[in-house]
Amino acid sequence: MNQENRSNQKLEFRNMDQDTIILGVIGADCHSVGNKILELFFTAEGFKVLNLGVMVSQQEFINAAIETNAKAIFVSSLYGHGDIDCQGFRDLCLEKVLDRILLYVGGNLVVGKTPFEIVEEKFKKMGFDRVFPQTST
Ligand code: B12
Repeated sequence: MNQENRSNQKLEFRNMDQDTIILGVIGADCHSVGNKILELFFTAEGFKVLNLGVMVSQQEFINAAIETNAKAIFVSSLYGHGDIDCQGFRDLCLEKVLDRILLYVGGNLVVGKTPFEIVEEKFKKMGFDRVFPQTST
């Protein structure tokens, strides 16, 4: 399924108690505090959460999503190499027939102080459905 077809679909959460979210910090990134907070928040909100923790590969995210029939993958990246670690993520999802999965990414996604609009555009072009800035400084 190509990008255009995907964006025409209604991708949204419906049954919180049935929808599984995969969480994790991608690549060689070991920042764990935000990841734990996201787990606590989404669990308290009633979602089923599978938290893969830190230093998670694209393949590990995808395997977990397939095993749990997850609705969304929430990728975190804090150490500045998110744009490298996330490259090809959407393509790999499509290759593994995860064609309806929501991909969200957040954190401190690139090195330095690039305006968020530029970062957002970059990750959207990479196939992420939503991009979130770091909320703590
Ligand atoms: C604590 C810390 C560390 C600790 C981590 C300990 C641990 N167990 O987590 C240690 C000392 C190990 C560390 C190491 C490094 N760090 Co550090 N670290 C920090 C620091 C001070 C705080 C991070 C934190 O815990 N924040 C609190 C949590 C609650 O916030 P958060 O992580 O941002 O997560 C929230 C949001 O971003 C958002 N969010 C995150 N992901 C997602 C995903 C989605 C889908 C959504 C919706 C929301 C969302 O929700 C979260 C919860 O509110 C930050 C500076 C800062 N102010 O952020 C630097 C910082 C992240 N580190 C940085 C760097 C460079 C490094 C190192 C590379 C340093 C080095 N040269 O070795 C290494 C990397 C090691 C590695 N392999 O990952 C830089 C990154 C710079 C960049 N991106 O351009 C920062 C920003 C410091 C700086 N100003 O330079 N670090």
